[in-house]
Amino acid sequence: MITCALYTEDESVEHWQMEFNRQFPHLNVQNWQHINNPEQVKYGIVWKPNEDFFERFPNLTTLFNLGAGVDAILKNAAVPKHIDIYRIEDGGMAAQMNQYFSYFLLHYFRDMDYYQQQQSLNHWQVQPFKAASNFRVGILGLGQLGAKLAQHLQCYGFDVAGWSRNTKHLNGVTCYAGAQQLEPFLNRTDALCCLLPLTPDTLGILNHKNLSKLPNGAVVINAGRGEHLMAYDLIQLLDENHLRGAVLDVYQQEPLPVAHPLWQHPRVMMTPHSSAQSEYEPCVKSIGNTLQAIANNQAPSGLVDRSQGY
Ligand code: NDP
Ligand code: OXD
Repeated sequence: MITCALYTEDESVEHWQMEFNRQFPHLNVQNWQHINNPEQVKYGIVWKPNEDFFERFPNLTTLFNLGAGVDAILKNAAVPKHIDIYRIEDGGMAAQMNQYFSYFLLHYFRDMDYYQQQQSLNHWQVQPFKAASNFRVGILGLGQLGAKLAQHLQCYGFDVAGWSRNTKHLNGVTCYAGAQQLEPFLNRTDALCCLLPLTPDTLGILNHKNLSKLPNGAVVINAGRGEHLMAYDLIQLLDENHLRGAVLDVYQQEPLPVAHPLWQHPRVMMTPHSSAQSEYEPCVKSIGNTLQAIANNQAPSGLVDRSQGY
């Protein structure tokens, strides 16, 4: 029987374990602290594991990250360099991201920020009609989450574009790729949605220089990682009225310190890293199937390319 050591930061360990037992009863998925023969364990199923985990399991060959982003694991010096890391691809998060971005994009497209302000002033005024086809959405990152979002947003009739590292061909989506096409992509984007992984190339990408390239009155929605955004650059561009508003789900420090000016900014809406959560059923299914494929000497998808950082 294959034994997997399970590590999560919170009380979800039991839920994960129950779901593994339900779907893959032939796998022995155990809380990492309750395993008696740690030197025999090759597989770890983890979310933000600490150093003790790697000390306890010296013979790991493979880690399954219980989330989409692997930035935390890749910067953890305790993770041995020879270990294969697989990440969750979708895992129920694409549908949640579609909901999250739709909600906030419609908020701006239908001028709810202006109407909220008007209500606070007892002011009755209908904002001018805008055609959805003139609302230019731009998605940074066209991977598991970004590509599905790009397809989904077409149901509203928005003009959707996306930016990735390699050139993509997605129906109904204007695709830009590579550093050279970032500027034209930003120039045409009224609502910038960030779903990039955090890597050395994307760190700080939402900075003054790039955000200034968005048209006047653009909005920014970041659900990638906090380190993509230079928060003080954003605040400056909001205060200068270059940007209309921002929605943030992720922060350089989480929870965001109470004194941070983002909390009180009138044109920033914030959520606590809650835009999409790994769902037990699809994540367990995907990890179990990946394990099976590895055992059968196949090459399953989801393997992290350490040289690219995602
Ligand atoms: P993927 O790896 O599937 O997609 C990443 C996309 O980013 C790809 O299209 C990739 O391009 C593109 N990309 C990477 N580096 C660059 C670059 N230097 N220039 C241009 N494009 C680049 O990731 P997912 O879609 O699964 O997830 C994306 C991120 O979303 C996660 O890494 C995580 O940070 C964040 N996330 C946040 C959550 C939250 O709750 N806030 C929940 C889940 C994820 P290419 O296709 O060409 O390789
Ligand atoms: C993830 C996340 O990367 O929850 O899955 O942020």
